[in-house]
Amino acid sequence: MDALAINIDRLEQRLADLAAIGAIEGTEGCARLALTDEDKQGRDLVITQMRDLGLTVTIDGIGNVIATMSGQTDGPPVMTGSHIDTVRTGGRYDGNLGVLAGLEVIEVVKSSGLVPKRPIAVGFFTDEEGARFAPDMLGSLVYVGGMPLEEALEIRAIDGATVGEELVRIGYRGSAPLPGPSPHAFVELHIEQGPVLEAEGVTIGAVTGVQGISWTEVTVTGQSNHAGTTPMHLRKDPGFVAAACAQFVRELVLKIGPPQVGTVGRVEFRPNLVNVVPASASFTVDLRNTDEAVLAEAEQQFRAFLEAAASGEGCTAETRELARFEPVEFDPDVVSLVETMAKELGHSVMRLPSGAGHDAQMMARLCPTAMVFTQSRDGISHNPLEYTSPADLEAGANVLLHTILALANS
Ligand code: HGY
Ligand code: MN
Ligand code: MN
Repeated sequence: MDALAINIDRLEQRLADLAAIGAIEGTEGCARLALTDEDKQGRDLVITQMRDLGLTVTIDGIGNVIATMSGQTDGPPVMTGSHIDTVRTGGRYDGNLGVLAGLEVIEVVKSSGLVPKRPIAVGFFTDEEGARFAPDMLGSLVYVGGMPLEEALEIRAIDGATVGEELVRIGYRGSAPLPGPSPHAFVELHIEQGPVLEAEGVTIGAVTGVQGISWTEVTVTGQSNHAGTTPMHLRKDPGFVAAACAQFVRELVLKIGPPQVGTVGRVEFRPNLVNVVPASASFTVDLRNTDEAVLAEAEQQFRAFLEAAASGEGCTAETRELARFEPVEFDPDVVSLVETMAKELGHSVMRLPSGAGHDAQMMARLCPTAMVFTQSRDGISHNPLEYTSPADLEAGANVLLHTILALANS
């Protein structure tokens, strides 16, 4: 194993500099929802770093940014990357680590004077989180041709703006062609965002794939009424239906058992006042499983419950699919390569599927793809308390470095 190693101080400094944009007061976390001013500032910072490294930077029609270091040949690059948009209560490592470690990998290779056989690229994809504009992994989905650009530009945010409008507003409606060019291979470094590696006392995850994801927005409509004068038997209370659905989702996923998970993450009553039986209630249901058939069955059971609960309360219910991605298996050879590199670097390593969605699950449609996981303290993520130790960051970035080099020189 040649002596190349990443510079952890430089990587930590870049993570801190990026986290300072949209910093959440009093925490280590940051808020940079996709295509907001904070996202723009984060993009501007990372692109400056890419250009300072002399990389060729392209921006495509959905705002994906890719920076490439040339190799001895001109063929498709070995690519790494992730996302720099965050949820509203984000940590500083989710997505950001994969992008900045990719930049660090290129800086180490460039300053070593090594010229890899293949070009090496690092990118960040637009709106990976899907928290403002659904679905999640939107930029990488468009990159791989999973959604036409025109359709993506029309998507409306939870705050009303469209993707197209916001891209133009922040100056990131680029001209590079979509779908994007297929890399030779894609490897993403990401924090696990769950408790497994820490519980097992293992440093590196060689990620085998990503579980299936189902996001549904439900709107239940009833009859707004006076909270004091309306007898219970005359009510058409969508708030009650929403609460019953949240209870059902928990009971359903417990009945199915692991790895099935279910979350009601966003709830909005209208008019949302203490003395008014709501006119309507909208909420989201996030269901995930590594098994597609079980996930589809869970969706079916939820829909049946919703229909019965709504009609039983004299309400109507509408559903809108926000995201639906089947489980993805990563390339076995690249997964094995991650495992081998981790061992050669002296790190404990285990195979595991990803509970979270990632851009890598989209890139797997184009080229051999895998991911490298590092530990998340207490398994916490999508929370400013998110933390990964410098030693784990360094281990993950070095495994990424040597995996990328092995692929670039194969
Ligand atoms: O929702 C997810 O799994 C990812 O964080 N977008
Ligand atoms: Mn992420
Ligand atoms: Mn995330």
